[in-house]
Amino acid sequence: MEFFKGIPEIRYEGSASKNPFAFKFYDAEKIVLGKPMREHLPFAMAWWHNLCANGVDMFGSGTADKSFGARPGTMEHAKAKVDAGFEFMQKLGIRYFCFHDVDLVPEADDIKETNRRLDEISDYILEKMQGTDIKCLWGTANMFGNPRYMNGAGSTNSADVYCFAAAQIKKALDLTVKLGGRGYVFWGGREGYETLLNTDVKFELDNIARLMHMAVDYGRSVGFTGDFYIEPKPKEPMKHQYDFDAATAIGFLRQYGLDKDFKLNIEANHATLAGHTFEHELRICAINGMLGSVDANQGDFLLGWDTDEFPWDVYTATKAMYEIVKGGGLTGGFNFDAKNRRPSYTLEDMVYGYILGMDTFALGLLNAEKLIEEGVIEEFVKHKYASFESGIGKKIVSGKATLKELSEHAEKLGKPALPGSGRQEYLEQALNGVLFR
Ligand code: XLS
Ligand code: CA
Ligand code: CA
Repeated sequence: MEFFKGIPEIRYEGSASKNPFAFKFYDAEKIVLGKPMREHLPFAMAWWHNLCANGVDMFGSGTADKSFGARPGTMEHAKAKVDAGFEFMQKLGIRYFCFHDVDLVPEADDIKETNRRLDEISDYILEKMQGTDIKCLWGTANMFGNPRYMNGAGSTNSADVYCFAAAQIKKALDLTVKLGGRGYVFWGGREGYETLLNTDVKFELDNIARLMHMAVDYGRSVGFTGDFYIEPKPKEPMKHQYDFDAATAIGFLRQYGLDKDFKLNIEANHATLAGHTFEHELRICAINGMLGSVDANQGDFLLGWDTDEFPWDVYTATKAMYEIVKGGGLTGGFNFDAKNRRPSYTLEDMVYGYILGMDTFALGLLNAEKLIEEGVIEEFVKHKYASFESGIGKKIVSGKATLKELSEHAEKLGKPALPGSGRQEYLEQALNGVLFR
């Protein structure tokens, strides 16, 4: 059965094309910085937004029909979603998908039955994968939706609930391995608090780390060789979430000795919710050897919540791709954790969303290539710190200088020259030059 009727395979037609069902910039085989675009940009479909979310919000019910011809809540529907998802990925040339356990099947009352359903659906997905080059990018367990997680999963006050979280992680890891996943994500949706009045922060953090250690041990024992990822987010659903931003998550991983097995999954919309830019979060990962994967979306600066929009901001995509390429690339890929706006409820809109997102990141990559080749930014930054290449600066960098010696240097000078212009406007002009040439 064809679900996306009338929608052809989406191909690259170039920027002059007016065909809405064509890529204008994403040219999978085009060589950029020494390798094909598709290798720089392993795009993934998010099972939850694309195949499950129907536009329901706090004020109204769903607008989009995601039944795919079957009755929601049944295994028949779960399979129809697999069929629709594979047709979608094949039509768009997307080679990866990401999933939560409960995106794949309806959760049963008893976890043994849920796991049986997961076995059945993963067999079906494996079958569908045969003869295609589609694989799992990363898997995860939804440890925030069910009421049992109201006080957290790894951070819960209930040891029994903690065991359910462990059971879900174990199963999701099995599925990730079975489906060839490159990574496994921990997004700490309810790992946080509403008020310190009822919270033992230290105990909760210790317990989250214990659960992650158990996950690593189990994952490695069943042949999971990929990276574990923490996906930082500062708030929503909780007022305060422990994995606030990249720096906080990296500190946590190091404190608990998890940094060898974990990297980060950076979501653009979460970065801005944390009061950072997307590129800031990527830079923090890159300089700490923690560049893992990306959730490619964008938020809205007028709204203080997680809107998960398809990315169209080419400035941001350019700066992000510059960070990623210069940081040595991702071990994961680009998961479109993005959903159509509520009034964009048709099947065509799903396709437009992905074309938009893929073209935006392709533009980002092409622009990053130009920025790197022109070298204006790199050269400026190198020059900016040139005073540390000789004399007292060199001694500071060597680690051999003492505070006394530096103080003597300062006294000898009496007053230093100004440090040199930061040239922000000049660099922004150079960036515009690249974007609009
Ligand atoms: C929610 C998160 C979530 C994670 C996976 O805000 O983005 O979807 O990516 O659990
Ligand atoms: Ca996400
Ligand atoms: Ca999000």
